[in-house]
Amino acid sequence: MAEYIEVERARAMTGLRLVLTSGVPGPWSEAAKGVLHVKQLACVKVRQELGGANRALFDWTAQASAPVMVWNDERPRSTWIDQLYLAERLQPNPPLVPANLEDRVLMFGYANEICGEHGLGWSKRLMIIHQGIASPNEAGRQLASYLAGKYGYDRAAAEAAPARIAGILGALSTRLEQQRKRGSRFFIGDALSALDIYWACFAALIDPLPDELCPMSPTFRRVYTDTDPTIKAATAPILLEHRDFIYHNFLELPLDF
Ligand SMILES: N[C@@H](CCC(=O)N[C@@H](CS)C(=O)NCC(=O)O)C(=O)O
Repeated sequence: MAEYIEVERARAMTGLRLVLTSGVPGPWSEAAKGVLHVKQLACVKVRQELGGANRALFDWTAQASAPVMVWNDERPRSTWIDQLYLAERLQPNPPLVPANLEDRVLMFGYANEICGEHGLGWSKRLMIIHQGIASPNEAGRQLASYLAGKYGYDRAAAEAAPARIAGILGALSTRLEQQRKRGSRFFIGDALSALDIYWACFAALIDPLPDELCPMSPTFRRVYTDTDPTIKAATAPILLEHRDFIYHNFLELPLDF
């Protein structure tokens, strides 16, 4: 089990601190860990509590979600794109942002479809909230209504989410097919980029890695695993092959959260 320190202690420290949701493989959190892992940047892990008030975190970073990356006394970075640029600055090698402008535009466009507002992670969360609100389990309902207030739930957006996710999966698999024809194993150009890491980590929201590699609670495994037929149909095998390739060659296994 990963070791976490509390926010109050982390705030008094210098160096690189990474606030993470403890106990679940949150896709944004896992992606931030993946970026640091590839760059061999050491950090102290700091606990955020899923669904908690996280007051000390709010006081420090002006928001209460995870992940947050904090370097010395610089402003806390609480979005994936700021976190990526901080990591690039602290350790430029290997670069995870392509040098070529066209490649960069492509990478950030696709990455936003995965990590940004109304992207894959966001849309799947709306679906989880939608199911959770109707849950027979009181704790499940409470967490869902907390997340609903925090992350812009509305019924119409939740109902549109499967088609939105399927569109994103379709674009990602088309991209991988094109790259395979060119002889590349990666989404962009011929090298690993942050996009490969984002996809590998957010794929957990469709089909989590098996328990021996990703030891999740049965409840979270059920909530993460896709059962929607539109999304299922769009989850081409090449997408999961790519997730496995990236995890086995570049990321930490088993996951430790
Ligand atoms: N702000 C991040 C996204 C972070 C995020 O949405 N985190 C959620 C993951 S579900 C979270 O911390 N949820 C737990 C909570 O709110 O208690 C970004 O834009 O990159």
